[in-house]
Amino acid sequence: MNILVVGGDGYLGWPQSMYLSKQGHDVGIIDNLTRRAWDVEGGTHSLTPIQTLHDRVTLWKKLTGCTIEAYVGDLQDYDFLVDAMTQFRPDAVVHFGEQRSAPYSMIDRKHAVRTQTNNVIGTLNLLYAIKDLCPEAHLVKLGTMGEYGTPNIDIEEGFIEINHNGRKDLLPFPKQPGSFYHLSKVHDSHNIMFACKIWGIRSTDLNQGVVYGLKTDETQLDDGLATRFDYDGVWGTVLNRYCVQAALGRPLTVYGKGGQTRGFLDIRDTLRCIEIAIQSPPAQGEYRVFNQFTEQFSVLDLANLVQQIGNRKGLNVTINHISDPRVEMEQHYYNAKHTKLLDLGLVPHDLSDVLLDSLMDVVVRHRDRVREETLMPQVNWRSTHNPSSYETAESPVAESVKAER
Ligand code: NAD
Ligand code: USQ
Repeated sequence: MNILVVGGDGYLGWPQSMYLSKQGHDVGIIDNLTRRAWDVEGGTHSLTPIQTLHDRVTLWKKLTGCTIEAYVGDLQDYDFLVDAMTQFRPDAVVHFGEQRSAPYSMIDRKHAVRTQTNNVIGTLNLLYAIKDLCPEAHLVKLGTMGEYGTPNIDIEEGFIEINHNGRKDLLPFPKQPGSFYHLSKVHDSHNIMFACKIWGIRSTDLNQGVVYGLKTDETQLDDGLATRFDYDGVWGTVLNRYCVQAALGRPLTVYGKGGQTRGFLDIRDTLRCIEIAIQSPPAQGEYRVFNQFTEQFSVLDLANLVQQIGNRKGLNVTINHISDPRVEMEQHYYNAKHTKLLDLGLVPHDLSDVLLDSLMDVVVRHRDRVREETLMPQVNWRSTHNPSSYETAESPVAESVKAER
C-alpha cells in the first residue's frame, strides 16, 4: 500500500514510518518540522540525540534499501498538502501531525490558539484533501484517551448506548478533556465523524493512552535511527520524567495525591495497533473508534515501580508529592474498555521490569545531556500567563530547521 505518515518526524511517526516501510509498504512522510522549532522556542530537546529528517531517511535507505519519501511542509498549507497527496496518492493516511503537549497548550492564550489552530485546521485540511483526491483512502487518526477525561462510570470505546425517556440510541461517549490540547482532539473527532457521514470517507479514530519506550526493531538497527525522548516539564510524559529524575538523583515529581489513573502502552504496541487498523479498514462512510492502550496505572503506581527498579540499580530514588500544576482529579474511578484492538489480534507488551530497566539504562547513558533547568513543571493550569521564558517567544525556527526546509 501507499501509506502517508503525517507527523513522520516525531516520536511515534518516525518509528511508525520505518516499521511500515519494513513491511514492504511505500511510505511517505509529511512533516513541517515544527516540533523541532518548538524545542528551540522553549529551550527543550530530546534526551536521545536525533538525526535530521533528511539524514534519517538517507540512513534508512542505506541500511535497508527501502525508500521513504519526505514532504516537508505544513498541513495548514492546503496547496502544499494537495501537491504532496497528488504526488503520493495514498491508500491510507496515518495522522500524527499535531501539537501534542497538554502543558504547551496551557502556557497562555497564544499557545492555546496555536495548538487548536494547528490541530483542528490541519485535520480539516486533511479531510478535504482525502475527499477531493483519494476518497477511498483510510484516515487513521491519532486521538487520545484524554478526550474522555475521568468520568465516574466505565469508559466505552467511542460510543455508549443511552436509554432516555423510554427511547435509546448509540451516541458518542461524553467528552470531558483536561486541557486545550485534549480539547483539540475532541474537536477533531467531531469533524472526522461528520466528514465520514456527509462524504462517505472512512476513518479510524485511535484514542491512544500515554506511550512509553524507545526500542523497536527498526530504531535498534542504528543509533542514527533513534527516536526522540522528551523529559522536560512541558513535553516530557510522566514515565520518561520519572526515569530522568531517578537517574539524576532528583525526587520523582508525583503531582498531588498521585491517584491520577491513565491508560499506557509500549511504543511497539502503537506500531502494531496502527498496522492492525490499516489491515482491517472500516467500510466507506464508517467512523470507528478504538481505545488504544494496554494497561492502566496511577501516576503513584508508576513512581513506585521506578523507585523499585532505580533502587535495584543503586540509584537511591525518592518520591515527592508536589502541588498539582494541573486542574484534574487526583483520586478517581477509572475503568476504560480496550478490547477492539485485542479482538483484531494485538498481543500486548506489558510494562515489565526488564523494559523499565532497559529504559533507565538508556536514560543513564545520556544523563550528561539533561538540561536540569527544564525539569520542574512551569505551566500552571490556573494561570493564563505561563512561564516567563515563553512570553515573548514567537516560535523562532532554528537555523538548522530552516536550512532543512
Ligand atoms: P511529536 O510531537 O513527537 O510528533 C508530532 C509530529 O507532527 C512532529 O514531528 C511535528 O513536527 C509534526 N507536526 C505538527 N504539526 C504539524 C503540521 N501542522 N503540519 C505538519 N507536521 C506537523 O508527537 P508524538 O508523541 O509522536 O505524537 C504523535 C501523535 O500521537 C499526536 O497527535 C499525539 O497527540 C498522539 N498521541 C501521542 C501520545 C504519546 O504518548 N506520545 C499518546 C496519545 C496520543
Ligand atoms: N504527571 C505527574 N508528574 C509528572 C508529570 C505528569 O504526576 O511529572 C501526571 C499528570 O498530572 C497527569 C498524568 O501524569 O495526570 C499524565 O501526564 P503526562 O504528561 O504523562 O500525559 P498527558 O499530559 O496526558 O499527555 C500525554 C501525551 C499526549 C497524549 C496523552 C494520552 O503528551 O499527546 O494525548 O498522553 S492520555 O493521557 O491518555 O490523554
